[in-house]
Amino acid sequence: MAKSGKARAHTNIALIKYWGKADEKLIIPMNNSLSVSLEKFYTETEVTFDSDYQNDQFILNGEEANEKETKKIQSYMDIVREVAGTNLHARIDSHNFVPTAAGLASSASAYAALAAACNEALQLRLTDKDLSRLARRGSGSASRSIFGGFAEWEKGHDDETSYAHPVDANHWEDDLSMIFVVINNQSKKVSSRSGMSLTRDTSRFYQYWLDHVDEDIAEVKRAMSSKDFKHLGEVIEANGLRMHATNLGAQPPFTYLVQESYDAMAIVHKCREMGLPCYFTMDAGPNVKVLVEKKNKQAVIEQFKKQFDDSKIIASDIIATGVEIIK
Ligand code: 2P0
Repeated sequence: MAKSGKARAHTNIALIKYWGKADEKLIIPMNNSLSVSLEKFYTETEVTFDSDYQNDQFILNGEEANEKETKKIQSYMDIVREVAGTNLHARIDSHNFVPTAAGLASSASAYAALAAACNEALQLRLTDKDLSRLARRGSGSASRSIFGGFAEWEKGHDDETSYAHPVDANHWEDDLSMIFVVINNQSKKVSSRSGMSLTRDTSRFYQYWLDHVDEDIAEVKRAMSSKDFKHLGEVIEANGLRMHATNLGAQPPFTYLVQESYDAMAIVHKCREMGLPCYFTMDAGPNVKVLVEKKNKQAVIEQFKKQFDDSKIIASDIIATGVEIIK
């Protein structure tokens, strides 16, 4: 008999970054990280386990996924089978809801939705903590996408102790938004997986990064407790830039940032000079994400639209609820 489950999970953006693994196979990170989950970008995934299936099939946005994507999902399903104690194969039907051509599809929402759909289909009754651990095995940042609002991924030291949990911000997330400045990357892409690995292994600045992450997390929590947006922004902007600086110290050095990334950062500085507080962060690509209070969102968007095409500016609120089962 077929067993099905369907779930929706939202992407998250790290305010304090995850960069480098202590264990590549189990995806145990070198440092804690802290994120917000976004209302506008999410993945919906339906999983059907059936004894008739000889293999895992992966359908992405209505089409059979390519071999590389399918292989990756099959390895992940091996982990799910081991955790669940089953040998059933599955059909995985996944849809990414991100604005077209934005290039913001994320492994975070994908593996969080898949883990939750498997939990439902196989009636595993995992706690949120164990669901976060299971999502982590697919992609580190997925551990945080189990939760809405602010979430912290505790690095832990093994499979049991490495998981995310929500961080209460007294509903501050309701007052915040993130503006995405979508920048095309002409250069050859370095995946986050290989970028963080090279940096961890070779960067002269990597130890400095590790030595300061815990302070940044403590500062973010202090800013959250007093809802001090300037304090939050200054800490997250510095943390993001420091992560990108570690890549410049790698052998060979590399960067995800391009001229337009710096142009967007300059607009953020200009907004602040105009009395519009907002702060940037960047991940393993050139896109710039700008954290802003909702009350200033439109005014900041207007500044970006002077220099970037309307289609490249996308805003999302922060979603308070975590992964959901869809009936
Ligand atoms: C983050 N990033 O904290 C950091 C900051 C990108 C820059 O997590 O290898 O796709 O699957 O664990 O989670 C992107 O890396 O990496 C990421 P894997 P993942 O959001």
